Amino acid sequence: MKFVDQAKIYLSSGHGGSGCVSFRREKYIPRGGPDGGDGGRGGEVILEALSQKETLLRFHLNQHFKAGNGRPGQGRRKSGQAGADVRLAVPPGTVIFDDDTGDELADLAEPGAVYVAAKGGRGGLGNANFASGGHRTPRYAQPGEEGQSLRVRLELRLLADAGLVGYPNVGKSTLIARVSAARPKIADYPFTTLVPNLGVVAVEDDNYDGPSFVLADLPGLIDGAARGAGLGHRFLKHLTRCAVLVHVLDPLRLNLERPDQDWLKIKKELKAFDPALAQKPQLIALSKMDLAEGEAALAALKKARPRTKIIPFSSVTGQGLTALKLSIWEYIRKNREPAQAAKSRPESEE
Ligand SMILES: Nc1nc2c(ncn2[C@@H]2O[C@H](COP(=O)(O)OP(=O)(O)OP(=O)(O)O)[C@@H](O)[C@H]2O)c(=O)[nH]1
Ligand SMILES: [Mg+2]
Repeated sequence: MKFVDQAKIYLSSGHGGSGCVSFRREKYIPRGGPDGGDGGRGGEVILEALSQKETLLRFHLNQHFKAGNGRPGQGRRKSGQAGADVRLAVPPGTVIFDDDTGDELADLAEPGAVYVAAKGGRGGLGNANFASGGHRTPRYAQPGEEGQSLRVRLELRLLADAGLVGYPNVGKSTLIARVSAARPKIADYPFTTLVPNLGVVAVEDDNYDGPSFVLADLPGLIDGAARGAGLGHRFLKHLTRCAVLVHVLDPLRLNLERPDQDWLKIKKELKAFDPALAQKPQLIALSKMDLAEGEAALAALKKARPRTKIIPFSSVTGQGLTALKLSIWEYIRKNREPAQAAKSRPESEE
């Protein structure tokens, strides 16, 4: 399926129905009072996060959505029917922005979260509401309130706990394929991965009842990615929810004189895209340790960054994968705890 992670859509809610002007007319009841009913409310446009949705593809096919108008009120105090609502399903992780002001309106991170993007207009009051001692024959009713129209931008930010970043061809997709059920394309050329892949990783090998986390494999980054070079920056927004970033370095690319060069450059790109990304905990994972170049690269890297945690691994032999998963999990666990503590706090009584 095509991976679509942004869309612009136009939403209008329904107008409220107008209130009715009517007077009771029955045999033997002269001069019946006002009995005009209220107009129905306009329908609203509601966005709802549903787990079955994975992309924003449907919004590339259709951009205009309008809820129904409320029906006018009728005699005998009969209220008009409410306009039909429009419910739009989006993937969990979708952030909604007002496209005119750029303001963030809602973040539908949790499945089931809903946001009323366009409120329906209120129905007008019928003349039955306006009878009073001094004025028994009100010949007016309220018009219905107008609906709202707005343009919103939807941006999907994947719900990943950890993200793999690095230059193309360093082995990111091979790694996610080895530690999860994800099956991205792997090949010996740059820019094999064109869209992000998600995989669920069991921290303890093959124990999916134990702790697990969601890992994202992103397209490779190159210099200038934050300014739009290559494919990279289009997808960097998917790192915003990650608790930890994993820099994958490749011994075949490593300059033994400046072993941390790739890492520093990628860090710079992340920072240029969004300073908050650069603040996230980051791990260095040195791939392809089954190759002859592995040990020398590791030694040089350790010497250059004595205080940085470096985890060597090979997706071919499986060496280092458990250590890598555990290190990633350490950060995620720490990050999840405050959120869970907040959730389990007893509700305050009101
Ligand atoms: N020897 C060895 N080769 C590996 C290892 N991991 C990946 N490779 C090879 O490296 C090449 C690139 O692997 P990918 O996983 O596609 O790299 P990527 O980082 O996802 O690349 P992009 O999607 O282009 O960013 C492939 O030929 C893989 O077979 C490893 O642990 N050992
Ligand atoms: Mg890849």
